[in-house]
Amino acid sequence: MSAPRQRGSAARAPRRGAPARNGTAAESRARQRALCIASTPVPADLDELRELLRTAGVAVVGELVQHREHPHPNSYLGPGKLEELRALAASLDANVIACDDELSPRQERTLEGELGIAVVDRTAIILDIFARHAGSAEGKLQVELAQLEYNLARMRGLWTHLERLGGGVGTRGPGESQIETDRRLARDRIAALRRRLRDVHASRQVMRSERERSALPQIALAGYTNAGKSTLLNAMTGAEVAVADRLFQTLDPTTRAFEVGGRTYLLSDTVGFIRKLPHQLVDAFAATLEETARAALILHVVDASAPEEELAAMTRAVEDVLEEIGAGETPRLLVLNKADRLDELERTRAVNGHRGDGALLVSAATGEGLDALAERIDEIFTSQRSPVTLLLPYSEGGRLAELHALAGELEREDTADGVRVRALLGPADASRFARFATRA
Ligand SMILES: Nc1nc2c(ncn2[C@@H]2O[C@H](COP(=O)(O)OP(=O)(O)OP(=O)(O)O)[C@@H](O)[C@H]2O)c(=O)[nH]1
Ligand SMILES: [Mg+2]
Repeated sequence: MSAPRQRGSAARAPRRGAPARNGTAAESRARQRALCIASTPVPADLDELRELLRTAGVAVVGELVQHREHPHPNSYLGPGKLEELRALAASLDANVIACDDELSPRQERTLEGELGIAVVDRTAIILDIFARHAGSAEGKLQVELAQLEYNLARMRGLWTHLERLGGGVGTRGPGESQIETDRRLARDRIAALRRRLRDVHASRQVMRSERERSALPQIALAGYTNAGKSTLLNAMTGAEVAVADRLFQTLDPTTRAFEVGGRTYLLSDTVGFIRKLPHQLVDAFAATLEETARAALILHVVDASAPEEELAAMTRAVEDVLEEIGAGETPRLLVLNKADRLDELERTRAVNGHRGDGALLVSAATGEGLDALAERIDEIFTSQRSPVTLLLPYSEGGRLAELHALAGELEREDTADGVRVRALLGPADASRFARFATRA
């Protein structure tokens, strides 16, 4: 390895506070200029990598694809293609190579050694975006954990990273090599991060059990990044989660309530998914993703305006992650969003293509189809409800409000012993209220 390199710095935007002196030309010179590479047996589509780089603030100057069954084990591209890459990088004046796959440490080292310029892989770029977008304390801890785990496998730039944390000079044990020290520091920090995340998680659990006591049905939004999940949450609940046309805008979960037919439901928005989502992130965001895994219903939001093949690949990627986080069996409702971007023919196609799934076509932006969506959700839960008759003593007045939120309209009658109520309740709520059950 040559001089210590700073991990992830290649996917960093032009430094703020250092404005270009000579306008845009100087600014574009100052930017990182990436050349995208991929090795694939099928026709390559590097649009998503370009989008990731755009989100990370990196300019793309070109791409080079090698068609081969498997990437070269040592250098990702074969020797001939590597020569071609060297020439192309020079002619385009690229200063970073961005690879569409996660590189093995060896591939990354070889490429950098051969080309003499920085190489970043898809995982590092995604981690970098997460690091920029992390807002909450928990989000920041989760991202740092994922980055450290990624770095640990590579032992790059760890020194720089840990120096900031005060683990630098003087911590080296006698006779230990630098790399062992780095590893030890990284492991210590990883253990500390995991501990802190466990604490944050514990306090979140307290909040959650509050919510579960209220027993309102929990629904989670899930979907590919940029599908419009946050826009949909805002449109349905009046929340004000930030929305942007960039990848991984949302990292922190938000839960808000909405009402249909007088009944209240909770809707949660969380981090979006992507193809080849770094496993370090799935790991680190386990607590956040638990919101999704615990929901009674998942609204799988897709961007129906994406080309058909891409849409299928994105849908599969989301299903895979849901499976991985233990939500494989949770009931789903497919929501085809961005209907406003479709013409008549495309609308018919979208609906017909998913007729079997009972998918709904909506536009979170214009509000089209959102009433129908809310009603469908209500139907799904109502189909599991059955009528119960309860006698609530007057001392249990608070329960009436709770029943109201759960069941909407109540048939009630004041009697000498309390309020007699007839309501439709799901099985879990019915058993919670079982001690008040009375004959109809
Ligand atoms: N035309 C149109 N654009 C939409 C619609 N819904 C969302 N968008 C746009 O799509 C982009 C992404 O929306 P978000 O709501 O941030 O998407 P998200 O799924 O939360 O994305 P992440 O948080 O990054 O995972 C934004 O530019 C939205 O304005 C829609 O129904 N129609
Ligand atoms: Mg979002």
